[in-house]
Amino acid sequence: MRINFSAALAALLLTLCATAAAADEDGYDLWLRYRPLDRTAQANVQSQARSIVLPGAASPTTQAAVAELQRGLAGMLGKAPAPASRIADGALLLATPARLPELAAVASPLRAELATLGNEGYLQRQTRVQGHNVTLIAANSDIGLLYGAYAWLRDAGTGARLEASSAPKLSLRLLNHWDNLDRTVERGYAGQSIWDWWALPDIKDQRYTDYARANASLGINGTVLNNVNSKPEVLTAPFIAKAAAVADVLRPYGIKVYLSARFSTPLELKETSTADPLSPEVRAWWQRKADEIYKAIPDFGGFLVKANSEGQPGPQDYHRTHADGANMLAAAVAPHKGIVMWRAFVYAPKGAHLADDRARQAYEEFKPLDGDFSANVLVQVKNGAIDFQPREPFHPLFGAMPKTPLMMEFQIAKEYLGYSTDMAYLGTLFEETLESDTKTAAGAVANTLTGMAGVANIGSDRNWAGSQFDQANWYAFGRMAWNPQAKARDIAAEWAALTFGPDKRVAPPIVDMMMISRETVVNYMTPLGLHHIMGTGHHFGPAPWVDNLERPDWNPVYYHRASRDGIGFDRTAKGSNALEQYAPEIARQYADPKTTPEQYLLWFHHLPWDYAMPSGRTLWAELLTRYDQGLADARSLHARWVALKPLIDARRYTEEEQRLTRQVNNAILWRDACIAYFQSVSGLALPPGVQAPAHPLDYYKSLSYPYAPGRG
Ligand code: GCW
Repeated sequence: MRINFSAALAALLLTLCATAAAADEDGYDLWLRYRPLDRTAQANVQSQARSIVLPGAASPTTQAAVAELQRGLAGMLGKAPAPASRIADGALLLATPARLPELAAVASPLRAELATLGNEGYLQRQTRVQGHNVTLIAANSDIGLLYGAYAWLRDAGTGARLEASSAPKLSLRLLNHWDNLDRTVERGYAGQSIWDWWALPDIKDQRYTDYARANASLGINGTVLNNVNSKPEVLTAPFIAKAAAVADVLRPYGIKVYLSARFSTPLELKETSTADPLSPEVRAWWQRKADEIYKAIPDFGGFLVKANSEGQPGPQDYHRTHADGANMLAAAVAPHKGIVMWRAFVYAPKGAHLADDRARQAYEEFKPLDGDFSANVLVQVKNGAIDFQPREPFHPLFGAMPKTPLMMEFQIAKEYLGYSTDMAYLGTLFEETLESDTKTAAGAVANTLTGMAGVANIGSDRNWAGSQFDQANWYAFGRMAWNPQAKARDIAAEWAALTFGPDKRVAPPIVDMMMISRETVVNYMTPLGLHHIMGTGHHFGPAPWVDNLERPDWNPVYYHRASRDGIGFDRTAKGSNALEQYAPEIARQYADPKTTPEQYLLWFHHLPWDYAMPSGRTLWAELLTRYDQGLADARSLHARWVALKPLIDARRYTEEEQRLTRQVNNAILWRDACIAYFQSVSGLALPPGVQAPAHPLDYYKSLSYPYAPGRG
């Protein structure tokens, strides 16, 4: 028998390659996996990086950039070039005007372009330098070079064309950790806090460096280490030393450390007799405290504050305003160039007169203060007026405080969207909110944004985010904080290629799944503008029937207002008139249910069950259709994933398959419980073809989840 050795060898190699491509991954590497490229891509990348050249002395930041390039090239090509000191053909050259004076020379064609890129931007160019053909990554600062290096690696990994140049559109791009000092995480679904406060400052986990790399690769430049429901201890000397140790690790990556401050800290530490922001004793205390922090962390970013909200102390306890409180802290950090991010997430304190619509309160408290805040205060506003719902119209404060810099706060952790079990790609949620301005002449959102904050979904789970697909939400947040006009689909495509490889049979179908995933969740949880009908406290699962909580505005019935006559919250002039807080064009459009986008219908209107929808169905029938659609799409997500099984490593495949199966069950639960409940209220029959819920309403009411995760 003759053996065709070359054919056998080829077959063997093919099998090996297929096995290698499908090798199990645990997700720790995030989107920085740097797996081997195919031959053509390798040749292309190699030709751009025969050597890595950095003129001038290395800094911790350029060291990080060069190390990342070497790591990436070693992974993608099998071997990394050593750093070289001489510019030669094929060099990957990292240069700032200070490092390569010819970039600063009047004759340099890049001089003008560099001048537009600010401190953090970068450009990439195939060009000639000192007589050699090079790939140039140029920036005005070392941090720009680091961002440029990550962008170049991203392009190399996805086969994208080099971006000519890029600079962040927002200056503050921050993660907010809701991490407690005992390592629990409020609304955290990815294990314990990554900050091991007990072991710090002596023990600095390698994870902190990998966290810095991942965030720098997206351009995130700040992180608030602790929960906005803060404790006084975080501002004591031992914790300042711990925060300083984290800051030391993050600094080379351009990431500043911030802390959430509890307003009554000096009083609770028994170092003052009051926390009144106008008391000289209190002001002096905060000034000393700021000085102490800056001694340990010279580039400390500043404070994030949740005040007079959900039981947190604040200036109103002393009959002072939010501006009085924020400005007092701002004065303490101003000499050090620090900032204060003061949150607008407030609603009436217990016992106080309740506004007739919780959605109105932040605007009512903050709008009159426009112009009263110090220059280094930003007001941080959640994307919507209620609370990180699967869908909310944008917060009316955007566009309403022209004299105050506003930061938009998104929640990357999916407190209300199925935790880290259900797939819900938030890129589409971010995009929908951020592009709101194109829909109004008042230019509501983008024009007022100066920063973006994302409540982190990061924990100590091996895969960081609780699930592989939740990594995409961290990724999308970072990319959109850099460029709020970026498109959710483009970002998903980038992430999918980096995370699962550029194979055209894999990444595009994954992107399609991601793009429908959040709408799927909206449909099976809160279609047509419904909101806040989740289980009490943990916010898992349906509980539209809850009506007995201590505050009316904690009850789902307060929000959906369903009764025999109809469903929805009337926020028009006939109702709470929350609409008057929006720009006139929007208020007019949304005042009429016929011109209100269907997705916000029941957010703004209370309508009869037989209201005629554009589909020709009654509102009742439309609601049922949406619940069915949500369930059908959840099933489709699962089926699409199963079809990808041969192309995805077994470990990540199985992890997600299990989650998608559970998501189908969650969708059934939501659909059936909501239909059972709304039917009990409307008294209407289910139209033919609509399947009755599997159980009677009382069954759903009896379910409880005392150990659901995520409580602080
Ligand atoms: O969404 C709610 C959460 C609280 C959170 C609060 C806030 C940190 O349920 O857990 O507290 O918002 O944003 O302050």
